[in-house]
Amino acid sequence: MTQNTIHPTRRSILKGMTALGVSAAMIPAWLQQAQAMFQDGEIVNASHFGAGYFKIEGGRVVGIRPHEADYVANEMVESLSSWVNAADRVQYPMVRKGFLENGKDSDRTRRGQDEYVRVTWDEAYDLVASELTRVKEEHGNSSIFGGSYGWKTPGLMHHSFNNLYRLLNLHGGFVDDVNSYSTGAIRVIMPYALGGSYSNGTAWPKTIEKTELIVFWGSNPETTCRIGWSVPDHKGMKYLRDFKATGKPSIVVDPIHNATAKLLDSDWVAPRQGTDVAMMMGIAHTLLDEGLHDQDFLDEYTEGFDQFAVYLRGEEDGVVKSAEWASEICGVPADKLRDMARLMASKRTLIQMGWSIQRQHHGEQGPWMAFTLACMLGYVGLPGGGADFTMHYANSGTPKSNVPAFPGFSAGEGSKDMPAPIPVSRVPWVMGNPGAKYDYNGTEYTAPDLRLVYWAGGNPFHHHQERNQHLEYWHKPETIIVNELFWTATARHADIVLPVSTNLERNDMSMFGRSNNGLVAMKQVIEPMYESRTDYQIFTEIAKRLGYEDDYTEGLDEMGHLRNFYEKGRAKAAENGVDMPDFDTFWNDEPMQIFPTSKEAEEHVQFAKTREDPLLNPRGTPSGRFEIYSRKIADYNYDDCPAHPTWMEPIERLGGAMSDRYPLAVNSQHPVNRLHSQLNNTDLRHSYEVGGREPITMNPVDAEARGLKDGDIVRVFNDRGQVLAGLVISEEIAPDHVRICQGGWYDPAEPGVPGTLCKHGDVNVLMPDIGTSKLAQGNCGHTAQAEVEKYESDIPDLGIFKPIA
Ligand SMILES: Nc1nc2c(c(=O)[nH]1)N[C@H]1C(S)=C(S)[C@@H](COP(=O)(O)OP(=O)(O)OC[C@H]3O[C@@H](n4cnc5c(=O)[nH]c(N)nc54)[C@H](O)[C@@H]3O)O[C@H]1N2
Ligand SMILES: Nc1nc2c(c(=O)[nH]1)N[C@H]1C(S)=C(S)[C@@H](COP(=O)(O)OP(=O)(O)OC[C@H]3O[C@@H](n4cnc5c(=O)[nH]c(N)nc54)[C@H](O)[C@@H]3O)O[C@H]1N2
Ligand SMILES: [Mo]
Repeated sequence: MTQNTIHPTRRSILKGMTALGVSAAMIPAWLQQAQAMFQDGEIVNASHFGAGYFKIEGGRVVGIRPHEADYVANEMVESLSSWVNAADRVQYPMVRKGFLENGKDSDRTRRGQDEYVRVTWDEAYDLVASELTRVKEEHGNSSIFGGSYGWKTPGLMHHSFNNLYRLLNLHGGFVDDVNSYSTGAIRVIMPYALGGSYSNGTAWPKTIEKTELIVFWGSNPETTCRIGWSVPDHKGMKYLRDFKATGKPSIVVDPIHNATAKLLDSDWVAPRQGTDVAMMMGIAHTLLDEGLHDQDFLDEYTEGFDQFAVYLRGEEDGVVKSAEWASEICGVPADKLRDMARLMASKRTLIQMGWSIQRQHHGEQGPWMAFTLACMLGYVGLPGGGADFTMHYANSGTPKSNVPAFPGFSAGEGSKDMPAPIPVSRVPWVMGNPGAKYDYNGTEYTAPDLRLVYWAGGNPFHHHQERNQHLEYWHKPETIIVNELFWTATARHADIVLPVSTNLERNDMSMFGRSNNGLVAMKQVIEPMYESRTDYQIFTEIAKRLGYEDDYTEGLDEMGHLRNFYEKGRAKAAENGVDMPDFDTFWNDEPMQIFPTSKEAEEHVQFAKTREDPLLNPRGTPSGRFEIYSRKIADYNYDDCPAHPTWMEPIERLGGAMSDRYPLAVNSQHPVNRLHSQLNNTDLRHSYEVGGREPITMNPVDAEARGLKDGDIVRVFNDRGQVLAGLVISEEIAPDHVRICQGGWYDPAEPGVPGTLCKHGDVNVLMPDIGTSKLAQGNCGHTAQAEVEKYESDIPDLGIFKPIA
């Protein structure tokens, strides 16, 4: 009954696999059935879950077969037929009743409660155009927020935020956001340490060849590589299997015995959530204490290890960061920490770090400390060693092709007069606090006064933390417009909701594979359902009313743009020695193009050049070396982000603050069978939900202490809110932790009322709305304590996943 038991293992596709150099694997039963079902008259389309052949009958999608170019396909791609046909598609343009009647003077606390009124498309376009004009005239463009963060469907053409940005740029500008929910802290801190980006890690084939030990630290690629930002070929998952085949050892450090640990049969080490920095300190201290650290590497390539060593030895604060000290905090026995230190020093070790640890209070410290540990081990810049921060993400580590990314729909020129973009996890706070000051990465900013919010391609009522607080901030802007496929919680809290066609109802194309490994056509499979239109059509009509239609479309329609992108991309491919067919041949006959990879890309080793010659290839830091101590950060004088990796108590944690009142750490792992909130409204839901609720996983010890049984509907609560969830009892989670995956749809018992019970299990009701620190202001979606009890009242019916007519 746990989420992971339905995780597919070693699924690959026979057809065409030999050609791709993959050994034939067993065809899973679900795929055999799909293949037996249909072969002819299929149309190629693709998504975040993979490419596939779509079968239509009577104008409806009736089946999907994963593409043979997919190395390790999964069932999410198949669920698109249930997705496109979901009962809760937005069918018509809809306007919140209070907004239709009173416009900017409406009672905004009624968002989430008011009924919606169907309007014609013409009325909807006129209303949006007049609101954009009104806000611009009354308050200026700096009152229009268009950041629109989220995981919109892939595609070069129907790139929903570029479609939106182009309109808003033509309109005179808008306030954007910066950074991401994914990499909020790591993206800001690591350039200080590395003098460059943390991404562009070593190619998987080199790692497999040379590594002697991989430590997956808060990392679960077997789950998180199931999707892609563009269309995945799942090659990273193949490499994970190749690594397993070598029989080399791995350790998984995670409070959950995750899917990767299961696949690789790894040594499972479970620290208390939120204590990894202390755990790493204990290992680092052991290395120093036992002389196992690589002093030569530290001398030659790093800056500031001496200051850090003072901290490790406790020479200033009197606290020795020994294995015993660390063990008290992280709960892993001191002997185990010492064993890990000795093992890691004796083998060429790759610390492969996921991103959960930096989505926590003081989340800057985890990746900086992991890199410091890697420097102490001395393998940085060697294949199979060092630290990697991306392999777990969407099949990174797949060697790059020779072809640069194709151009896509352009956002156009931004206005230079706009306020600075808002660090994305601070957006709701900024909405609620116009004029307030905030720090970000060394500079102080003032929150703009946002009056109009436009979202196309994201779901803030899933992705943001502290839902009840969020709801109050959301009352502040006068006008909220959302383009959506479904009645998500965000759509249900908007004033104007415009129905968008899915990628099955429009023509597009996308890069294929993590590293431009191909190009795949995304051909229209069915007619647009109901009155839905593409974001492009919607913004074209709005642009027409505002007088920018020609600039918006450049006189091209959907296919005209696609042809244009293709021909430009094809010319670049040719410059790089890759011949591609003309557009019509691609579109009609060869909709999947696979690009070659160079030997150089296969052999890429991160930081190898610096290691070979640090003088010729210095880092982009002030010292030219990897910085374990950063003078720049010291100069910011932030009380929550010191100048070298430091263990700092988070606002709450297991064994620390709040754990006496709320003894369970809440883990919000990314879900196996969803992409955040996407696909929660499909039939796949029935494979993991419990009593119609989002599952909560708990260790048997904790269930017994609370008198709970498998399948119980429970109430999960803390000072920030309360949700219902369906109990799964499992030893795959360490005691004192519970997991509710991120992305379960928010379903308030009393819509619009802060503090109300979420009937379904949105974990972000429980998580705090704070920045990681003044430096990065990343989100803290993995920092929270809560308590769980049996829900004794009548179980309420769900309000979500249903049409709003
Ligand atoms: N507690 C906690 N919170 C988290 C996280 C966590 O680990 N813990 N993770 C965070 C992370 S890393 C991320 S990236 C975010 C993800 O947050 P989001 O990206 O906002 O989440 P999605 O569910 O992917 O939402 C995408 C929305 O876009 C809509 N959409 C898809 N295609 C189109 C299109 O073509 N046009 C339009 N107009 N809409 C479209 C979908 O229907 C869906 O509602 O969540 C963050 N929140
Ligand atoms: N199937 C699927 N794949 C996805 C996504 C999805 O929604 N579904 N989302 C995609 C996106 S946008 C992103 S950003 C990435 C996210 O990638 P990550 O941020 O790496 O993914 P998470 O699942 O949040 O966390 C990885 C692991 O860290 C563990 N963990 C949590 N807290 C701690 C801790 O305090 N210490 C330790 N040691 N471990 C901890 C979790 O239990 C989990 O197993 O995934 C991407 N891939
Ligand atoms: Mo993400």
